Amino acid sequence: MSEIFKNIGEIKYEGAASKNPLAFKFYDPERVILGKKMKEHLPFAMAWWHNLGAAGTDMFGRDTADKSFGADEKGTMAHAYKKVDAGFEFMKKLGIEYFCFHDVDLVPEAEDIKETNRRLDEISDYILGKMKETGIKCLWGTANMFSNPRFMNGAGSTSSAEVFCFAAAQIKKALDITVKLGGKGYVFWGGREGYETLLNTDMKFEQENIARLMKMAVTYGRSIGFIGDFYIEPKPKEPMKHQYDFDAATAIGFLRQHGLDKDFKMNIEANHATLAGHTFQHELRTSAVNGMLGSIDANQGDLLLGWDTDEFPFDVYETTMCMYEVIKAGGLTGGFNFDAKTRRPSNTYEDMFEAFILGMDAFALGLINAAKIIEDGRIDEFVKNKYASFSEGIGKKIVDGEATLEELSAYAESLGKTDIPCSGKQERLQGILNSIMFS
Ligand code: XUL
Ligand code: CO
Repeated sequence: MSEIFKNIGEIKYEGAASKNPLAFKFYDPERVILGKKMKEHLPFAMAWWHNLGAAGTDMFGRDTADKSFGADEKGTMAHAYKKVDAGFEFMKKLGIEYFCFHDVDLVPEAEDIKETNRRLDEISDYILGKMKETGIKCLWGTANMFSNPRFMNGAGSTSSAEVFCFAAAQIKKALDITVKLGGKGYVFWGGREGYETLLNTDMKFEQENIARLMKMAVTYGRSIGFIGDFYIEPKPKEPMKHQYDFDAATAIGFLRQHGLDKDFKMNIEANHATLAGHTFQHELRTSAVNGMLGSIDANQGDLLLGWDTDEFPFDVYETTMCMYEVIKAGGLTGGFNFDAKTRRPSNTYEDMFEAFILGMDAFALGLINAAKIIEDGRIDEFVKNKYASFSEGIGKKIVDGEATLEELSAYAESLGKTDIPCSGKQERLQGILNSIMFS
């Protein structure tokens, strides 16, 4: 098999002073932080769709990048094979240990679903061979239930029972392939599970049908030996005006309502968090406090734009607070999937590598900083002390569930008046963060 990225060798760690654009400055896979190697803290994954598929087409213009990888024609099985070759060479050279895929990222979709499924069987045999050869693993799989026009009214939330069956068929096959490839997780991103207007929508029925589909997926997945986590990847909008899995809190409520919370966790995407009007950290914390922080789609949005730009992460404040949450939560069951694409004018093979180097370095810096924050202890100590009044006296009674409203009312009356609580010290804490990050 001939090399695709010919002038690019293995990407190595060279340290912060390196000026080599094709080297890691901060991601040093073997470096031990808080007792674990960097590569263990940061199980990175390549998103098949962006890295091997997205070639720069947007609403106003066609491809700027060549992602044929040497195939004569795109959208053929020959091209699908080339994408596998390119993907594995790419991951190997960067030291990325995982990949994530949609069914139709792997093969061109045929008119007849039986042929699409046959193609999936064929390509997954080839992928399996590459996995054995390289040791690269599958993080998660998913079914694309948003691109094909049949899903215009949704997949689980569609108004057509026939379309619902096609959604089921795609999930079944995507689960088969995920299990065949030993995937750790299976993702539901409800791109079309939402609505444009309630004038034509039965919200309750649609949500119940989504739950029915998810339950069938869990039953089937467990029956074929899938032991990993199912994930919901919340996103508030785009492509739909309103999506049912708006944010982590909404998705967690939905899962609990339908008894799916034991099988599902969250796959939190940074850019989806900001679209929902939350910080990335908020979505991670919400998932973590509910015991549902599973995996991360590692990217970054542009706050000046109202859509999902899927940029490679480079904001180190964001990756720092992300890693702080991840470490505090005891790590992820999944990993860090770069659901990110190079900007349209960054159209060379070299740009693909430099984008991943940027993202991996940004997360390595985030990890280094988060460990320093935890080791420094001032921020954690502050938060702990802030609630000290609940560790004794009347506060302790409240926490222990031993107080009544009447008793608390009588206590307040016995005091007559109270002081305002202690300062939140936000500016001091932000200063501490800066002094830790830039020392
Ligand atoms: C879309 C998105 C998807 C999911 C998988 O915004 O993030 O690519 O990650 O379907
Ligand atoms: Co995503």
